[in-house]
Amino acid sequence: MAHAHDHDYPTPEESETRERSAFVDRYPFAARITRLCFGVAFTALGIGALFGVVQALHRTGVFRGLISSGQYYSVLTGHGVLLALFFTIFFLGGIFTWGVARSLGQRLWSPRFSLVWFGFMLVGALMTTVAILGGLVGEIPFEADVLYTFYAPLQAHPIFYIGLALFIVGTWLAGADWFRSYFTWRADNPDARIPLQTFMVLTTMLMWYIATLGVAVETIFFLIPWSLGIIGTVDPLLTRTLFWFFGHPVVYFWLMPAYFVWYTILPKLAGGRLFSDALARVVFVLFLILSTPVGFHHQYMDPGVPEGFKFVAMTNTMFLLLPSFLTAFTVVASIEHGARQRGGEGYLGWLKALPWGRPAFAGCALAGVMFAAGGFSGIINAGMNINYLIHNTLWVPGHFHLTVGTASALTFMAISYWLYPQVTGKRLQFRGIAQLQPYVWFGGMLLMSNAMHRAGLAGVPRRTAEPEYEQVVYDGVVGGVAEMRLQIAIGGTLLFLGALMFLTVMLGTWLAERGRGRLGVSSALPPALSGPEESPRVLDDVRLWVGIAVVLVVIAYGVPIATMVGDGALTPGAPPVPVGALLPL
Ligand code: HAS
Repeated sequence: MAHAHDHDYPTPEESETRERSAFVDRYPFAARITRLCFGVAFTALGIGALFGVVQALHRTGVFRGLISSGQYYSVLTGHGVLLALFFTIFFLGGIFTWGVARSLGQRLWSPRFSLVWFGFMLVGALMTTVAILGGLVGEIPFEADVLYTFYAPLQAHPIFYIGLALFIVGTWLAGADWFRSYFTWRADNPDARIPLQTFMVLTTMLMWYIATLGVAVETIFFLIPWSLGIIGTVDPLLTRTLFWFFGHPVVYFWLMPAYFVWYTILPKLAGGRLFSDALARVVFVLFLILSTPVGFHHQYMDPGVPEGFKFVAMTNTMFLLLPSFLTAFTVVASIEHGARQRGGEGYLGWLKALPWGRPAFAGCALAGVMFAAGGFSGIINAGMNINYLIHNTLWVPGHFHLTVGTASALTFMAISYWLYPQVTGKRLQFRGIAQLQPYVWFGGMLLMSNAMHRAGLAGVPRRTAEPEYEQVVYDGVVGGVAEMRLQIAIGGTLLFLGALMFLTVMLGTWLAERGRGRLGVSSALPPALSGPEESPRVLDDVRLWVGIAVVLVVIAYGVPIATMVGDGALTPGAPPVPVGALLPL
């Protein structure tokens, strides 16, 4: 791992002293947008986490005093929407704004425009949240118990869908803002390589523009007119297909900001440098190309989708593992490099040299460790035949609490310990709580997600308020369902505690006085061991990659969607299911 030019690059300590002024002083408006986005993200985290523990205790039957089984579905919808959509995507808005300003070394293109996109996202999120809360408060005429996947035939109040549409328009405008900033930079730097963090932001947003086409068509042409009573019925298969066209790539919209952190910041926190700039670019290009033409792997059980196209989706999904395997290699190599710079030795002994007491590092590293397990349960989901065993069981929430609930969420919390001081100019408060918090999250998730996976194998369904599976134990499943439920309840409670600890640290930091002098954290990042000069220029040719991505999407979706339309998906069909009813599992 040693490198000939090791002595040429600044150590993390050196780069910190070289950077005299804090990010907040150099880019005050970008810092403000990041703070605003983080503020909304953390509020969504607080409410979503509360909903999480309430529904976990209810469905496990441990404590059922707070909500009725009817309200369980409103709480579950709120938990999913607030955490998976609003916490994650507002956080993305904040960290990408920081990354674009930092890596381009310039102010935002237009402060007013940044406030416009933030406003769209905020108003949209508020409308959607109000609709969901209506399901909890009887007198309010709103309801949106449609779960965070919100496809037909469950129907929500129109403000739920209109809010989501505004929120997504906000994300599109945010992307336009980052692209504009990039074009301004490009005019002054015609021959330079796109800085790595900006490259990651641009490829992520291009992936997002392609992916959100599905949900935009679903919402604007079907769900909104249907919920307003303008059209009487919608075709469940076509609208579900449009949903999953978006529903898989959205998971990479949650993951790619975590990878952004693992590639560009984590190596520095470990005391070293990114192993390879080129590999990082390859990974983001692969996500751009492959994230969308895989959505049918969520619909293996749906009749009406030709088997051959399910197989195409499965094949593409297996290719889509590649960027994560590359990440496992590159990020671990970078961390190992850092550990060896700190004096670590041996095959595994270097692990001890890592800064496990530094909360930003520990949280990101533990998130990565858990993602290895979550990724492997994803591989099982993706196998067409084995998916039939776990689909719609508690296994699936087990999978996604390791992925979005840890790889993304724990990384976002951990990196906030490092980033929030930079955008506020304040020192991190309650360091002791921050140091403990990633371990509490890790422990809680270990209990909860392991038990969820096992319960899923025992046949316990997901999305049900009734814990009536006491007796179901199959051959090969060790332990009883009651024991698994208890572990889920204990794990869920620890996770709630972890979220509270994080929010305490953030709130304390937000309320603290702005410090004088240097903060002790800087946004400077050391260059990669193998830098952009060794990375092929074609990787920056985003037009080429978008072209390939579009071709793959047409191959995966063209014929199935044309067949659905040909089969009468656009002509009136079955009557809508009344609000509040649940899809039979
Ligand atoms: Fe998934 C269902 C397949 C990744 C989220 N997934 C879901 C749902 C969610 C979700 C929310 O094929 C439920 C949707 C619903 O409500 O119905 N998923 C996959 C596959 C991957 C995958 C193949 N999923 C994710 C990620 C998510 C996410 C990422 C959120 C962020 N998933 C499926 C399928 C279903 C599904 C089916 C449908 C199931 C059904 O039937 O309903 C892959 O992308 C995973 C690849 C990952 C790896 C791991 C690599 C390891 C790494 C760790 C490096 C270590 C470090 C630590 C950095 C191969 C990168 C170093 C530390 C040191 C100390 C050294």
